[in-house]
Amino acid sequence: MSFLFKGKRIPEGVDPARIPPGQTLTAPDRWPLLHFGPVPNTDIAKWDFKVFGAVEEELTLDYGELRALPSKDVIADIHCVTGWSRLGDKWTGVPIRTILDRVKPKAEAKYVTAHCEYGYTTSVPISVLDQEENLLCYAWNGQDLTPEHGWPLRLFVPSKYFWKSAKWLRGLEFMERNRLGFWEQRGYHDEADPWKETRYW
Ligand SMILES: Nc1nc2c(c(=O)[nH]1)N[C@H]1C(S)=C(S)[C@@H](COP(=O)(O)O)O[C@H]1N2
Ligand SMILES: [Mo]
Repeated sequence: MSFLFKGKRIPEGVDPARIPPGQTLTAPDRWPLLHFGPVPNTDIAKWDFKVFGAVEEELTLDYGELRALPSKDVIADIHCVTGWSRLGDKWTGVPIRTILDRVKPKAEAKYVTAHCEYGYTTSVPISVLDQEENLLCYAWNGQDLTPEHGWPLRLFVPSKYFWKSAKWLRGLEFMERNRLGFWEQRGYHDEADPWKETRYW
């Protein structure tokens, strides 16, 4: 069942106020894939995740150490800049705030760059990263992420368009000044706010 709201067809039970302007819901069983370049072939025995830059305590975790940290489930909506959204999936991983507590960003740290396989990057202000729904995410709706969707690890920052939720994450770099990421250098708006529709500049 569905109904029409401001010209959009909305599934029964969905609050239209949860769908940002210009976005359309995917079919419930469909989660699109979107990335630049190939899917990495990860050797998990050699994989690690590093936090570095303007922090008091740099941190390196192997995959076992990452999965041993307390995890959290977050029910959240995602919005891709190309126009699709999914509502209410369950995302699981290590809360970003756990990592912030461990590494203790220095006072001068104002931005964070996510570093991924093949050099994909994206950045956010620390104030955007330091929210309770943000995760180092490794599972979705109760299953480990598939390699296509970012396993072993992706950043999860659902308040921003989904390109900021970087797949195949290998590190977080804390910085005094911002550095534009991969898509941000190619015309995507750095603010990436689905509610303000800051998509491109
Ligand atoms: N490493 C990496 N992460 C990435 C991308 C990418 O090209 N490389 N694309 C981004 C974009 S544009 C989107 S919409 C989401 C898509 O995630 P999904 O394929 O799991 O839906 O991943 C984001 N993370
Ligand atoms: Mo995207």
